[in-house]
Amino acid sequence: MTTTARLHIDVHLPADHAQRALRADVIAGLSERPRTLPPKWFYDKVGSDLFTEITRLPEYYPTRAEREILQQRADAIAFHTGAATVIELGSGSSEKTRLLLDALTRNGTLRRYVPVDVSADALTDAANSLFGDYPNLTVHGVVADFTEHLHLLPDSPGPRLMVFLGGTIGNLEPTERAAFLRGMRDSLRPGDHLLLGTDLVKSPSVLVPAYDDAAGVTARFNRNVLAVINRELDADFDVDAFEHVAIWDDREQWIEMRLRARGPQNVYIADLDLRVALADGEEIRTEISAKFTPDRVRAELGTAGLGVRHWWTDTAGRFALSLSGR
Ligand code: SAH
Ligand code: AVI
Repeated sequence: MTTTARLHIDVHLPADHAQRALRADVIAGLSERPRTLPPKWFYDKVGSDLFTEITRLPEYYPTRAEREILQQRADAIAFHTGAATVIELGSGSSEKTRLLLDALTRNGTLRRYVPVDVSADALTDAANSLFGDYPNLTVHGVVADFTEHLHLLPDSPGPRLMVFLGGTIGNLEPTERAAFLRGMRDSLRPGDHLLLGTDLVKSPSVLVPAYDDAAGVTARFNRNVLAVINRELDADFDVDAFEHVAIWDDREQWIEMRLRARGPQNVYIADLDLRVALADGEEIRTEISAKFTPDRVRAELGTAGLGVRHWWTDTAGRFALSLSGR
């Protein structure tokens, strides 16, 4: 643990955890058909910075839409929850979270902020900057995988508000998502709340450009996963030989990001002694980003044992925040 008086950072991942998990994911994902890689490996320092760039793109509306809701509703959220602790999963830069921290400070209840992220770089930068700006707040950052390590979160004063913003819930596969919602519910005590950000189903003419922007930032973000594998597992992907693909799958109601081989690619992953031969045009699925109807959000939360108490959208109805409890 790294500690100063009000700033703690716990690393719950053993030094070799990321390496071991990445190896297992690459072996499993590149051996199956269709080939897949999990999106959590996008977020090294370069990938986290590219994501921040994405959030500022004209086509990428989710961050702006969610910020608009928080600007309008943060005081109501503070009033309804009276939270002493905010636990945020996949906190990234924690930028929008400041709106909640400000409202809970005005509310006079906030004592602790627990950001949780798999990216030590993003977490450390965010925790350090919050530490300076909120003199009465204890910041207890946790480097962990939220799909595996919810039970390792530090005990914190209640009532607690767990927040999962940005629509990151949509990046989990449906079965993983159901287990994860249940896990979040199980880690709440009576009087605690969950604030969940979900992107809503809308026209593919809006959705697809959000994941295939004119400036090519999302393409660089997508390809970055290959650079991560090259560096971490001593592989030789020709990163620029892969085309960025974003499609709307109407049946599944999700955006799928893929990397498509331009010409046959013979890749050697030295640390795994694994050879991968990709045919011309063959694709690797790198992310799903599910979009929801209001009914589906309520149904999935209900199945996990969570009842929606408040539901807010931005004025254009693109994105929703739900506040639920057990
Ligand atoms: N919540 C922020 C950041 C979203 S980007 C926002 O709304 O803008 C998604 C964040 O989740 C990244 O910082 C990434 O590192 C983190 N993340 C992705 N998968 C994760 C996992 N399995 N465990 C912990 N953090 C994860
Ligand atoms: C973090 N997550 C919610 C983003 C999304 O919209 O699914 C990741 C992203 N992928 C491409 N652009 C942004």
